[in-house]
Amino acid sequence: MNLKELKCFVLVQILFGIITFTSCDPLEEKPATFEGIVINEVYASGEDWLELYNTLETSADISGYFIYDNAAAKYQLPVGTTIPAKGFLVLTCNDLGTGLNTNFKLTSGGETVYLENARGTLIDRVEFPELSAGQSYGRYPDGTSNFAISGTPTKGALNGGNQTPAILSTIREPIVPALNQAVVIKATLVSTQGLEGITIYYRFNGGSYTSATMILQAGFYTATLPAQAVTGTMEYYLEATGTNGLKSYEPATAPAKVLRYILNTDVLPQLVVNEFLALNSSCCPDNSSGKNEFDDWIEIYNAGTSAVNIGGMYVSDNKSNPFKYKIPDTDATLTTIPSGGFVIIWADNQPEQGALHADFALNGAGEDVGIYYLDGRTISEYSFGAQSENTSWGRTTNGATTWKAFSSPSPGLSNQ
Ligand SMILES: [Ca+2]
Ligand SMILES: [Ca+2]
Ligand SMILES: [Ca+2]
Ligand SMILES: [Ca+2]
Repeated sequence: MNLKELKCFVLVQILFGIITFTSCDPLEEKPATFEGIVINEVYASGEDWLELYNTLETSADISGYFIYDNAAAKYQLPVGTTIPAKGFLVLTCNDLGTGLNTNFKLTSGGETVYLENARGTLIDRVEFPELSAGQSYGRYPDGTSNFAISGTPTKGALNGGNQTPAILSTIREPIVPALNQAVVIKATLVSTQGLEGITIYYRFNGGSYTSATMILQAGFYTATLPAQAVTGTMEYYLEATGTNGLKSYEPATAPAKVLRYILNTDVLPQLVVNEFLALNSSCCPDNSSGKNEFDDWIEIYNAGTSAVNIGGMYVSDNKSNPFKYKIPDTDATLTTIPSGGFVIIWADNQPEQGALHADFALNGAGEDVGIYYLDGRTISEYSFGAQSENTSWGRTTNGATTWKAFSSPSPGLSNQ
């Protein structure tokens, strides 16, 4: 069941008057049924492990339970696996797929892990954030629904009081700031238990960082970065401090890695999204892997009078997120489009295949497609409806304002 179907399913339930606590938010999945066994702590930055906790007063037999991060490859726990009352069981996540070694590893960038009982009922799900070296993510107190990051993992033991408040996400308003414009940064936390405060650090065009306390406003920890009158780069990161003195960061590895935006006043290049194919099953294969892959593609046309290197610019399938895929600026010969020329960007979700392979695919049911400048400003974007298989949608002639379907697509060539 895809997310849209899930949303409809929930709505139907409400229509028939069945009481449900499931959210209609299409990003949420079906709820887990609590049976007393939970994923209590997650360690994903090195020798990965998962700690299960038995919240019950009696020993639990979890033979045949399923643990997984990918529903297509669930790992089943061996017969005879038990957890004592109020006790722990550690699963090593090392790809081995035998005994208490799962058939998967965890990603330190954050992901979701699932636990099902032997009948296949989902009994717990934990979505953990990006973790830096030495950090774990767990329940505080043990077995409860309150989560935090810890700088002191407690593998197979009580999580104790070592938690640090964890920042779940940040929002920037506006996402593409302009000169002389103040910028609001809003943070949400995994939980506010044991929180001393949130501090933002920022600097413009290098130098030392300035700090400011973020204020809780309408559910967000909020700070305003001052407007800048000149072009350049604003860098910033957030620090959450617990009442126990422990700290966590967003990004997790700050200040080695920080968030940033660019203030830029360049005249935008005359590039256009000229043609694309969102449902490819037999047209124009991508053979960059040595095999014929029938992938989605986006044709960019340079309508200007000089060559343009698109390295460092972005393509996206979502107008509200122009920063979705940054085109690498490592190979100008690959990413430079001559005047009147074209480049094909494969929307194949295979960025490992090269600079011109975006980390998303186009939805044949319709969505957005766009190219954005170094600072995120819109160069050319287009919203499309449902597409037909192997039929591209493109401008009637190169760079024209009118669009039509092409039963003979022309990737890298003039539209006619
Ligand atoms: Ca623990
Ligand atoms: Ca597609
Ligand atoms: Ca490909
Ligand atoms: Ca074309």
